[in-house]
Amino acid sequence: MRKLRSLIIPGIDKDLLVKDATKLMPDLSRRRFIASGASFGALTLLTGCDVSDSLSAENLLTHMSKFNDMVQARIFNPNTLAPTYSEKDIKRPFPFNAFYAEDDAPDVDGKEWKLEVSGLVQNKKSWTLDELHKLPEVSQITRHICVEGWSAIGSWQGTPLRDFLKLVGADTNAKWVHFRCAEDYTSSLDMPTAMHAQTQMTFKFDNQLLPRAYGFPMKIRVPTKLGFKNPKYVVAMEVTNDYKGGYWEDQGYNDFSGS
Ligand SMILES: Nc1nc2c(c(=O)[nH]1)N[C@H]1C(S)=C(S)[C@@H](COP(=O)(O)O)O[C@H]1N2
Ligand SMILES: [Mo]
Repeated sequence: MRKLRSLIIPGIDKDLLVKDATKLMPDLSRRRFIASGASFGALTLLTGCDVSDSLSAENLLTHMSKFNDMVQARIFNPNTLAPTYSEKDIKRPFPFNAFYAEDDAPDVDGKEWKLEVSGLVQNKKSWTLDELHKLPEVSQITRHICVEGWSAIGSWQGTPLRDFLKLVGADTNAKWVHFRCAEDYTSSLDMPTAMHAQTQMTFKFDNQLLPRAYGFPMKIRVPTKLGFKNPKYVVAMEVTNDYKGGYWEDQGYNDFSGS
C-alpha cells in the first residue's frame, strides 16, 4: 500500500483519484463503476468517505479491494441507509448550486404554490403548502454530494416520500417517480429509491422554512443519490412506468448514478 502514496498529489486531482481508484477496483466493481459514469461524486457516494482531502483519498485507495462489498451494499441493496451525522458537522452556510446563479433562483409564492400529483395514483388532488406542512415531520443530517466535486453535510426536515406515496395511493410497482420544478428543472427517481426510508419531501433546512436558495417551498432530499437527483422548487410529481429522464440525466449523467 506504500506504493500508492505516489499516486496522489496534494490538494487532490479528482480525475486522477477516480482513475487510480478505478485501477484498484476488483473486476466486476470496475465494470459497474465505469458503467455508472465513473465520477468523483459516485466514488464519494459509494465509499461513504469524504475523499476531498489527501489523507482520506489515500485511505480510500488503500481500501479499494473492499469495493465489491461497498458496491453491493450501496448500489444494489436499496435498503442500505446513507450515513448520518451530528449537529456539529452541519456546513454553514450551506453551498447553493443550480444551473444558474443564486440571484436567478425561482422566487416561489408559497400561498399560490400547489404540488400537482399525477400519473399512477388513486388521488390526483393538488396539495397546498399548508396541507403538506401538516404531514408528520422527520429530520435527517446527511451528506449532499454534487458531481461537480463538492460535498457538504446538511440538516433537512420533512415527511418521508414513501408515506406520501402511500397516502395518495401511488402504484408502488410503477417504475419511476418523475419531478418537475418551478424553473423547468426535472429529475426522475426509480421507485425503490423513492420508497427508501431516507428519501424525504423536504420543507425545512436546519429546522427553518426552506430558504429560497435551497428550494422553497419543497425539495426532494435523497441522501442515497447524487445532488442532481435532489430536485428543488418542485411543482409536480408523476408516478409513471415511462422513463422521462431529467435535466442532467438527459445530458448523459447516468440515471442509476449518482450512484
Ligand atoms: N430545481 C432545481 N433543482 C436542483 C438543481 C437545479 O438547478 N434546479 N440543481 C441540482 C444540483 S446539481 C445540486 S448539487 C443541488 C444543490 O442543492 P443546494 O443548492 O441546496 O445545495 O440541487 C439540485 N437540484
Ligand atoms: Mo450537483
